[in-house]
This record gives sequence, C-alpha cells and structure tokens, in this order.
Amino acid sequence: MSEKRPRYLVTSALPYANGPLHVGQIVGAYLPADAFVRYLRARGEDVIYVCGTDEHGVPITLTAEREGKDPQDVVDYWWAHMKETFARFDISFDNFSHTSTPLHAENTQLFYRKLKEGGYISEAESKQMYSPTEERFLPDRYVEGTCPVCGYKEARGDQCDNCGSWYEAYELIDPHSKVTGGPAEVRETTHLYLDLPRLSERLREYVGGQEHWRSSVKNFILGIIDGGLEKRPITRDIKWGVPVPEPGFEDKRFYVWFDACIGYVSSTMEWAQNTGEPDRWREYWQEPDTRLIHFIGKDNTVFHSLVWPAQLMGVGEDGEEPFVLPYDVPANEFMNLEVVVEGERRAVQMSTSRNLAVWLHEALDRFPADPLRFYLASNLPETGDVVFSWREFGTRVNSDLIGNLGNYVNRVLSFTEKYADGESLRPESLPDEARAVLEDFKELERRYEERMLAPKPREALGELLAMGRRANRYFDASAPWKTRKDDPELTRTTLYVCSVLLGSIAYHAAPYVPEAIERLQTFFDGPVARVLDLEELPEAYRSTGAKPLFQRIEDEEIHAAEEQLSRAVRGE
Ligand code: B3M
Ligand code: ZN
Repeated sequence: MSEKRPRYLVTSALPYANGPLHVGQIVGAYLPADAFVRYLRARGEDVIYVCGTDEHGVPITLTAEREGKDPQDVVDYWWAHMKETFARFDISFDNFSHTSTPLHAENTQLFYRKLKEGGYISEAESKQMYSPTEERFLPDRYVEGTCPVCGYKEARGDQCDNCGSWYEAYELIDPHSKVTGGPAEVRETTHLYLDLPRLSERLREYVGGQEHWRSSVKNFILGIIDGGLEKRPITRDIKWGVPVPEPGFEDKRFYVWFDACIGYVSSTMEWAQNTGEPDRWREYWQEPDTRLIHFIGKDNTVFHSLVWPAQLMGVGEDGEEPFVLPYDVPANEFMNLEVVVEGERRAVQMSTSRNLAVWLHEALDRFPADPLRFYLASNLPETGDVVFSWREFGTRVNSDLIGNLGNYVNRVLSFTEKYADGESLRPESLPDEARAVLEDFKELERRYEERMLAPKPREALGELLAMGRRANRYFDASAPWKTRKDDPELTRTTLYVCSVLLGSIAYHAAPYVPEAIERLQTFFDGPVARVLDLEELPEAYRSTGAKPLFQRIEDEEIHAAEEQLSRAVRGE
C-alpha cells in the first residue's frame, strides 16, 4: 500500500511593493521555492504556489512620502513591475496577488473577529511617539534619536543599527521625526493586542514536534517561547493599512505584520476564484493532509514560525474547519556582493539605498533567465551567507552549465543526427557498462530527490551536475566515434543509453533552466523523465535540428556588469 500523497501549498514571502527586486531577495524566498514547485509539478503532485506584494506598513508610507505620492500609486506601480520581473525570470506562481485588495481587507478583518471571539484580543494603553507639528503618531521607524545605550546619533525608533540594542522609541534621547526632523513627544494611545502568552503551551508543543525543521530555527523559536511571550500590539496610529473594525479605532490601521501572512490565504482565495471554483482554497488551507511550506529570508522567521502559527491556531477554534499550520518554513541566509574597487575584489553588504545591489530586471537586460537561475541556484544561502560574484557567474555558467550539461546534450544529439539518422531504438539487450551507468543514474536521481524535497535545491543541483559528469564519462568511455566503423550495433546501443540519460538530465535540469528544457523538447523527441526500470525503457528517441541550448558568457559582458557595481561603490 502506498501512503496517501500530500497536497502542497507553497508560498514565497510577500515582497514590499516599494522598489525593484534584487538578487538577494531572489535567492532567499523565490528561486528555491520555484525550483521545488516545478519539481513537484513534474512528479504529478497536487501543488499550488502563491505569492503577492506586501502593500502596507512603514516601508510603503515612507517611500510614498519621500516621493510625494499616494501610497496606492506607489504599490500599484511596484506590483506591476515585480509581476513582470518575476515572469521574465520564469518564477511560476499560480497566483501573484497584493494586499491592498478589498478581498484581503475583508479577510484580515475576519481573522481579527475570529481571534476576538476566541478571546485572544485585548485592548491596552501604551506610550507612543507623537509629532505635534505633523499632528500624528510616529510609528516604528518614523522616529530617530540618540541611542540610550551607546549614544549613536541616528538610532531608529525600534532598534539601534550601531550597537544592536532593542528598546521602546520613547527611551531615545532627543527623539525626532525622520520625515521633518521636528521634535517628537510621548503620548498615550490605545491599541489592540494579540494574546500570545495564552497560546504559548500550544506553540511550544507545535514547534517542538517539528522533527524536519532545521534545528537552528527550531531552537531559536523554542528559546523565544521559553523566555516568556508577551502580548503583541496589532494596530498602529497610521492612515494606510487595513481598517480596524472597532469603534474608536477609525484613525488606526492594522499593523502590517498582522495582515501580511493572511495575504497568503487571500492570494489562494483569489486563485480559487480565478479557476472558477471559489471554494477550492479550503482544500489547501483546511484539509489536514496539506503541507504548507513558507519560503522566506531568515529575518522573517519569528513572524512565520511563531506569530503566524499563533494567528492560525486562534482562528481555527470557532467550530469551523481549523487551518493547517506551517509544515516547514525554509529560511535562507543572506547574500553579499563582490565588487571590484581599484582593481581589488572584496565582498560588501548590499545596500539598496546606495544602489549597491544587483537588480533582477537589470540583470535580465544583460543575460537570459536560465543562466542567471542556474548560477543563483548553485549559490543559494541554504546553510550560511553567500557572495554574489559576476566573475563566478561567468565561470559557473561556462564550465558547469555549458561545459558539463550543455556539452553532453550537444554531443549526443549531434552524433545521433549525423550518424544514426536522428533516431535511436531500444536494443535487444544491454551490455554491462550500460546497465552500470543506468544503475548509477538511479542512485543519483534518488539523492537528487531527497535533497530537492528537503527542500535543498542547491544540494540537488550538485547531484544534477554529478549526473552530467557520469553521462559524459559513459559517452567518452563508449567512444561511439570509434565504434561506429567496426561495431554499428554497439554504437546504436550507446546512443540509445545516452538518450535515456539525456532524458533524465533534462527532467532534473528543468526546475533550474526551464526555458532551455522547453526548447530542447522542440528538437528532442522522447520522454523527459527519470530512468525507469530496465524492462520498461521507452522504445525510441528522435532528434531533428538540434541546436546548442546555451550561449557562452563572454569576458566583456562580465566586465560591463562589474563596472556598473564599481560605479555604485564610487558613488557615481
Ligand atoms: N514584506 C518583509 C520582506 O519583504 C515582508 C515579508 C512579508 S511575508 C508575509 O522581507
Ligand atoms: Zn546603540
């Protein structure tokens, strides 16, 4: 009896709609999720993949104020820009929504009401910074001042970038508005709070039971729970955000992190509506055999592994179907940048404000999506921080993608077209070397599968490259260019086995370089699939008009890309 297969709901963090995407974001939450999802789809699993832009919060309103624009115009512009950039990069969302929709506002308010009915919401007064000249409260990063711990002059409202201390904004010395520079004072204000302490037992049990989570994440969250949870404010004194359905809260809005993760549910609902079966979102959120997997950057861990599960637990108690809890929250580390300054190479932190970043849409103006995807996938920050290097991009693409995988495809197909009329048929029997390479492939496929499902797509890519090396070795050792003169029978067998391996390589490469594999299938006719049992091997493979799948990256192209970063370092 085979186990019932799970249903997958995969999400990538909702990026703030306030600027272009850079490669650091891509390796954190998007490319690994997309490769994973493409692999699941190819296996015929039940999976949907949703995302959208995060359109509330201080990152949006600060951008709008700086640019003198309406927040709605800012988010509409960047939503469209990101949607297009993701499409150019072949990120295959089933739905890309955004959180300023009426559906999402209703949904957020519904979550709030259910939490309130369950007794998880309370009201309390607190001290907040207020700007008398602007006549408004200054939430979060709207306040700056001198750090009460180290004396740093540009400390932010919630955190000092110099010494890393956390404090309440009213503890700052000389607090002032980040926007006008005018003084800020303390005022009392009322907010709504989510009662995390009441859920801490259930949270501890839930997190503690996640055997497959990375232990660093699990221990980090358990540590926070054991340290004692506090009630968290879920409203802010701001005008942009989801309205709070309570009398007396007309001038307040929900805090962005209260509604952001609910955006995953809203995006799934929108997807269901678009498919014409509006209730189908429930299958993915309320059937217990769903695996809900959130791909994120590590700075979003607390929200996805602690606060969001608490919200889901709290709304599932009203007698309706409960929501599933996250099955896994793969969090990736950061990506730094290699720059060339006065002929010297060094790694620096990306800085979006200094334009010291590799913007995805600009990278796509220089190179096609596939080689960029390939390099980034080979350099995912799965276990530690990584460095993006244009030079390394050129090397990896030319030696691994082209020299190993592309070269194998070319050799097999051009040889088949030249010397075997573009066709290879299943032989009567297989010699030992052929059986051996097919068995080796099955083992490599098994290793690939285990790593991809972990999900560790960077490690899986390592197995794909091992397949390429093994296949090239078999081609070399079989030397069809020699045998074709004295042993045509053996040559046909070699080419047939090479085609089986090619189908497997293509199948396992598709999550990384989807466009190339689609193109391959316009001239390669045969199953793009895992190696099957030797008794079930396909009858024939054919090839007509094969062309190289990838173009070499030239040194000049790399220099031009590097020069752009050097200019940013020099402040030009
Ligand atoms: N927008 C933060 C970020 O872009 C935030 C993620 C929301 S996920 C629901 O890193
Ligand atoms: Zn400090």
